[in-house]
Order: sequence, then structure tokens, then C-alpha cells
Amino acid sequence: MSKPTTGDFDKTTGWMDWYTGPAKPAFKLPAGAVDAHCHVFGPGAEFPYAPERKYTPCDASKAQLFALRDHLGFDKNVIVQATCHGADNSAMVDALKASNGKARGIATVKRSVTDAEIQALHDAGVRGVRFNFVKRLVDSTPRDELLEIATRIKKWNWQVVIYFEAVDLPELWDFFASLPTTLVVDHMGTPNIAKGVDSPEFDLFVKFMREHQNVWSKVTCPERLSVAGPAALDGEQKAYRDVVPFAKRIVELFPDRVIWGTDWPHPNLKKHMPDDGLLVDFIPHIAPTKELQQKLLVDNPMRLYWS
Ligand code: 0GY
Repeated sequence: MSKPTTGDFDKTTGWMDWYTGPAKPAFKLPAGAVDAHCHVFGPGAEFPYAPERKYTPCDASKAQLFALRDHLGFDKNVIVQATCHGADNSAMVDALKASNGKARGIATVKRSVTDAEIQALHDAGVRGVRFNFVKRLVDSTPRDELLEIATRIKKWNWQVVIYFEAVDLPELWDFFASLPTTLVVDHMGTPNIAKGVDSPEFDLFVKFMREHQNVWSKVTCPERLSVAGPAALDGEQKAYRDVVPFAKRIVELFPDRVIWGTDWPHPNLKKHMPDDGLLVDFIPHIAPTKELQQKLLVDNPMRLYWS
């Protein structure tokens, strides 16, 4: 990795710079493993950030992402369009084109997108769109516009990635149920870890997955969800241990509908920046058997993005 700073707080962006020099994970990823949730940001001088963005990220280029992929032992990436680039997918598409088929993308599109533009995104490796309902990140888009987009992208067999906060699931439930594609939920529907794994809130998310066979979950972002945080590491993997019961439950209940990703470069984290090597070491705690690991890291993402 070629970047001088490590986890510094950046006063201009308000969030921490991503972590350089990540550890080599102790957990050896299976051959063909996919980092199924990560981003590229800019670089801003080449791919300007969207005027309507709610935050300005640290630059995080495709070359830096691919270097991290190789360092951690992943084979492929799924690059998710982040809100700071709005509906201008050019940085993400540029990364897909440079990946030699080793990256797929999730785009943000508006109602005005043409079929030719969707086809061009598809040809570059895009396999879905993201609908974001997190109020601190986006202004809301009318539901009829989202439904129209979801209905149109079905022709390309794309999926819809949904990002929302757990407290909003009751209100969003019927809308999600009306979407005609595969749905992939970011970060397990962002449960409030303090409420506990047996809380009605997390039960509702489990029910949502149980009742809708088209719903998948990314069991991602322990560093974002954890209340305990990166607890002392004394040779044992203890970081983010309060998130383990949540992710493990989803992996064990729905082993064929889960995927995993780093979320590099971890936008909007203000307290600490994770070492991506240690994040990989979180995986065997939530997917304890070789069979579950193979599904989570290889078979499931390959079925979703490369078939
Ligand atoms: C994530 C999480 C965040 C940001 C975005 O699109 C985005 O800006 O996804 C966040 O701030 O929680 O998945 O990267």
C-alpha cells in the first residue's frame, strides 16, 4: 500500500483516513474469495465528488483497492457506488474496467437513465443498483421512481441493494416486499447491537429474510455496528465481538443468502479506523465451518455476481 498516513483524523473531511499497512490476516481465505462490499472514492481530481454529497471522503483509488485485495488474499471485488459520487458512476466503472473481470459493480441510477446507459453499465460489469434510505447520507427519492427503476433493471437480471436503518424496517417492509428483483441488504439491516441479538428489532430482520426468499444479507460492518469496538487484541481475535452473535445467526439461518465484504475505505467512521486484516479475522467467528466459509466468501457471491 502506498499511502503515508494511518488512521489519522482528517479535519477537512470529518472522518478518519483509511488504515494503511493492514495486518496479514491469520485466517486464510478460500481460493476465489470475493470482497463483496467495498468502494472507490475518486480520486477527486479525476472523478469529482457529487455536488449533492453529504460528506467528502478521503480519496481511495482503484489501485489502492486492488492492492488491498491482493494483500488480504481476496480474488475479486464488488464495488458499490457510494453516495458521495451521487449517480455519476464513472469512478466505479473505471475501476471495473481496469479489473480484468475481477470486479463487479453496484450503481446508482436515476429514473432518467436510458436503456443504452444501463446496457453500457452492464457491459462494464455492473450487476445492480443501490437504493439508500439512510437519512444522514441521502435526500429521499420517491418510491414510485425506485419501483420504476427496479422494474426496468429486471430485464438485465440485476439486483437491488438496500441500505436502511433497523428502526425504519417496519415502515419500509411493504415497499421492499413490492420490489421485483433479488434484494441484498447492507450490513444486516444495521441492527442496534446494544438492544441485543434477541431484540424484537433484530427478530424482525430475521423474519424479513425468512418470509422473503429473494432477500440476501451482507454480514458486514462489525466495525460500524459494534458498541464494544476494537477491544484489546491480546493474541486472540476479540475485536467487535459484540457483533458476532448477530452475524453468526444470519449466516447459520441463511447460509445460501449471505455475503461478506470489508467496506473499505470505511466512510464516515469517526472513532476508529479498522485494520482490514483484523476484519478478515472476524470471518471464522461468524462462519465457523469450512462449508459456511465457502458459501459466504465464494459460492454465494459468485452466484449473485458472476453467473
Ligand atoms: C457503507 C456505509 C456508509 C456510506 C455509504 O454510500 C455511502 O456513502 O454507503 C455509511 O456512512 O454508513 O456501506 O459504506
